[in-house]
Amino acid sequence: MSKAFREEELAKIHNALIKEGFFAGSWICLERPSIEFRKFYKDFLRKAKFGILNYLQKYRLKMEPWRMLKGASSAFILLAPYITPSSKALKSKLPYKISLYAYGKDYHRVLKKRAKKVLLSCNQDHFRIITDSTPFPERYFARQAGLGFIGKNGMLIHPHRGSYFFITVILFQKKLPNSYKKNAVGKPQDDINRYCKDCTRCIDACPTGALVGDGTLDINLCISTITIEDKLSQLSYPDQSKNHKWIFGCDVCQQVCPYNHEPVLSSWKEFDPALPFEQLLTNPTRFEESILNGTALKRAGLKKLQENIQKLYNT
Ligand code: B12
Repeated sequence: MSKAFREEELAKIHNALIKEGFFAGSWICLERPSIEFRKFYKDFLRKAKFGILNYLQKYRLKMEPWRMLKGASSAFILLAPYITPSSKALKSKLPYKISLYAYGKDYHRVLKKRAKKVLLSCNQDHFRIITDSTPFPERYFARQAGLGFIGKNGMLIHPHRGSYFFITVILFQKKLPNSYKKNAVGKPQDDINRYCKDCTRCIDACPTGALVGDGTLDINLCISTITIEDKLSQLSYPDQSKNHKWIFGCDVCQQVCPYNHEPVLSSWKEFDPALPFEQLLTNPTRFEESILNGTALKRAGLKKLQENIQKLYNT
């Protein structure tokens, strides 16, 4: 097996993945994240109130990418849009709000299946595809790869296509030519000064006041944590929280972001609504847990969704 990629091979993989429906991608030589990032993350962990969840401690980001794939030396980082015309249309008809990334089939499987098919067709046989299910610092490397900037809401934002996308990372053992080495590109505060400037729409709109303003958030206040990750329902909405109807994740900090004025759409059928949402939300007790199998909502489970609906009436 060749130890280094040939330029034509890199272009072939890149083009084939974009043709598949990922909207942007970039190659990067893997290195340990900068000292500045490691310090930032340590600080974030120190300040975060893990409380009952212990969530971030459990999935603590790993600073050695090669622990994800032995001998990993390079990565291709991709952005995959998830809003489809059908999910966008359904959104306004539902009695409760579900984050736009969660209408379709389980995105982990969809993204991996699609990327794997393309890689095999490009004769690649040694790689690892990861997306949101390992402690790989995805936003850090995506930013480092030049795919976007970090906004006040903490999202990786593509300057022309916004932030409604998943990050997918493909790790390879093969080396990249030196010209692909990317030097550290400043820090989120520089992005915020340059791209967000005085805008505070996300901070003002967050229903629970979770956004700090420097790209970090109080994870115990984020509706995404409360509605999905807090399995034992031990967290509660703060008293001053604004009325909201989110029962799975939350998109408010993305909805109000000016960079999302025209979200990039996906043509993948797997991201179209995969459940009878209207019936499910108006009468959840009529359904069995198995209805969520293979969908993004499975992460919360039916019982949690019912509790979330209930919780909205008690706040
Ligand atoms: C834990 C987690 C959560 C937690 C905590 C999120 C948080 N902001 O910390 C909760 C459950 C709250 C959550 C919510 C959401 N999440 Co989430 N989550 C993750 C996960 C698994 C780990 C993230 C983590 O460790 N966060 C800790 C903080 C400190 O790090 P970070 O998120 O990587 O981002 C910071 C650093 O990278 C830093 N940084 C970047 N470059 C540099 C450089 C330097 C020098 C320095 C100092 C710092 C720095 O800036 C970022 C902002 O602070 C990742 C997948 C992964 N393995 O990375 C997905 C991920 C971040 N989530 C994602 C999504 C889509 C969401 C939601 C939009 C889902 C929803 N609609 O409800 C919300 C958004 C909330 C928000 N505004 O951030 C996407 C984000 C895509 C994007 N465009 O940015 C990811 C990447 C999953 C994926 N593969 O697509 N999530």
